[in-house]
Amino acid sequence: MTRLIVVSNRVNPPSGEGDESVGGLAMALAAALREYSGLWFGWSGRTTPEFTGQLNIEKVGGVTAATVDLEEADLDEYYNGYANKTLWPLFHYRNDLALFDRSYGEGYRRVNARFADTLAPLIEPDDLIWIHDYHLIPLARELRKRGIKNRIGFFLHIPWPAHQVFINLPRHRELVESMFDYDLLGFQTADFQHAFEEYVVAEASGVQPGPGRLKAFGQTVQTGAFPIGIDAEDFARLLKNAKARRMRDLMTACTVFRHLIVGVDRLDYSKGLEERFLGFERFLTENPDMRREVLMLQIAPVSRESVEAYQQIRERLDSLSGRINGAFADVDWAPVRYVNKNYRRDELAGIYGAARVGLVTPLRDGMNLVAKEYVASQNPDDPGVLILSRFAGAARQMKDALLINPNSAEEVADALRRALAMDKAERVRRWTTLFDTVQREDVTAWRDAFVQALAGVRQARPALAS
Ligand code: GDG
Repeated sequence: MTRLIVVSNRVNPPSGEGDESVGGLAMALAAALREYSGLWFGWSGRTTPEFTGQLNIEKVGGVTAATVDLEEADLDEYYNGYANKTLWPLFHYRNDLALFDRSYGEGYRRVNARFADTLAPLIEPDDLIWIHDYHLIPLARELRKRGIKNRIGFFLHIPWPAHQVFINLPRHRELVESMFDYDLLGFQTADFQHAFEEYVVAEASGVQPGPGRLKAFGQTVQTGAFPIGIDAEDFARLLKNAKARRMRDLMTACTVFRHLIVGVDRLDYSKGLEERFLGFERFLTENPDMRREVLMLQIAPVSRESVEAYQQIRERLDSLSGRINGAFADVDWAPVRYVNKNYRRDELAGIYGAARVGLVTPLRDGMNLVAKEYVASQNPDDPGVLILSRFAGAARQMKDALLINPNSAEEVADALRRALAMDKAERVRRWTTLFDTVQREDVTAWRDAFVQALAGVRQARPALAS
């Protein structure tokens, strides 16, 4: 039987049923691995003074996890450096924050080569290999150099930027050339897929022999859009558990006579948190009659704290939330509740369920799962309203949300007003179509579509000479 090997930077399988600490994606990958009796390979999350390639193999919740420790310099250059200071900002259109440093590029190549050295001996001839995200773009090339001929697919969780943005990356052509060692390249949306194809046609004389086929650098790859979803079934289960119900009741109790507006995001500059706060401030300014009727809860667990741009955005948000509360709060009410804590998934489900508005306003986002989680958590008889940035990949599928430009405080304020005034019939109508999409195009559908497309790639390619 074909085995599936999943490779991602971090490996975090859930420890079993009822483990609500890991995200939906980890749950879905773990389920796929159990089905295909596969292997999950990546970084252990630990450092070692000197890289040895020693594998830690564990069976966690029915999934075999094979991890490797990395050196401190690997983390600085590959993870914090090239992945999070170069590719992440650039792919999210923040060229102003992107740092280009030769040592980052070298660290990135070195870690991908180290992953390939460690993984290659574990691969059997019929295995399907599925590599995830921007940390590991050149991994197929490194595996091919080591004689691996298996079908290898890549899925990019973040946006693929427009041609003129992407070419800000030094050695952009080399990175794209390495992607032609994959058999299948998956993007979140057709827009990102087309942006990639456009680059290849313009910069590498690529040709498109048929739909979803792209030829350049002497190789042909298949490309496709595979919008990721949430584990809708698991979310329905979560909503019924005691922790979720308790949290929902608690939030309802703290917002008596008020509407809760909720945002949940990693504290990241791509998520448009400052713009969201400014939009909310404008709403309060323009609607004095509605001021005491709302409470905005923003959950934003800190992430990538060692990267300076993340420290800066944290400071700006601290000050902005303080400013808004200072200007509008009263003895018994403050408009913004801004929390940097991490919550369990079931608690989050309860919070979403109590919120009349889900405010999801990233400036750029590959997909955005929070938008889908919010919809999945609503009471069908009295659902809330989703306000969604048109720059999230999710906007392509979720057209019945109130779609807005997150850079415009006016649009955010107007959408809040509209959402809060929306009658129940319209809320139910919009939510019904959104929920249908969230359920149908869920994480299992995503995973199966990708794995089937990969398994169906016409033939494995010859290995490269090293
Ligand atoms: C990348 C792409 C793409 C948030 N706070 C807590 C918590 N979360 C969970 C949410 C959600 C997940 O984190 C965030 O997913 P997003 O999709 O919104 O964003 P990224 O982390 O940037 O993910 C994105 C995604 O990959 C998948 O392809 O959609 O575009 O950027 O599930 O619920 N989870 C818990 N506690 C928290 O406090 N447990």
